[in-house]
Amino acid sequence: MSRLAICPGSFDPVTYGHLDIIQRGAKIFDQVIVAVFNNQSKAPLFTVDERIALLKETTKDIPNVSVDSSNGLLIDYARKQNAHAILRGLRAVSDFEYEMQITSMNKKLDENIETLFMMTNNQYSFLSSSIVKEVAKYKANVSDLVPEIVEKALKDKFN
Ligand code: COD
Repeated sequence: MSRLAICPGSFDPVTYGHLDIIQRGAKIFDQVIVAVFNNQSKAPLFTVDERIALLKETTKDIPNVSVDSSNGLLIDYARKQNAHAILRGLRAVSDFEYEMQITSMNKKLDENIETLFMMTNNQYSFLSSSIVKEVAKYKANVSDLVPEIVEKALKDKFN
């Protein structure tokens, strides 16, 4: 049976931390759908279409990864896709409480869909889209944190 994981997030914009989780997930699952959602507690800089375009470009060399979006509940989307798992990344302990909350709610809504966590690669443990946006806004160099195409998109936004 083909194993499908949904890798959900805001991806506003995609960073090397996200890409690390996506690449590693693609080695474990037969198929990974990277799904762009709006996180109610975050005001996005990029539109959903812009985020999708950046994700498509930066994952184009991974054949079993596709990119999609949804504006409903994550668990409904996962069920509709017949997903086996939701794949999330974990950085510092500070991520843990929030992840526990959404994981237990998702489990309550559908007990058949597991959420799996991958520990961040050490080199990206303090990397987040918010930090990238903050430094890019002040024209600092973000080339170690995001692919070139994302760096350019950030420059365009802040110019
Ligand atoms: N290293 C490793 N992993 C990372 C890194 C890094 N440096 N940076 C981010 N990640 C991981 C995150 O842990 C996450 O797993 C994924 O990458 C995406 O990160 P973000 O920050 O883009 O995504 P979030 O956390 O804003 O996504 C939240 C959702 C949009 C998934 C959530 O709000 C959601 O499910 N929304 C839909 C409505 C819903 O179902 N809500 C939940 C009801 S319980």
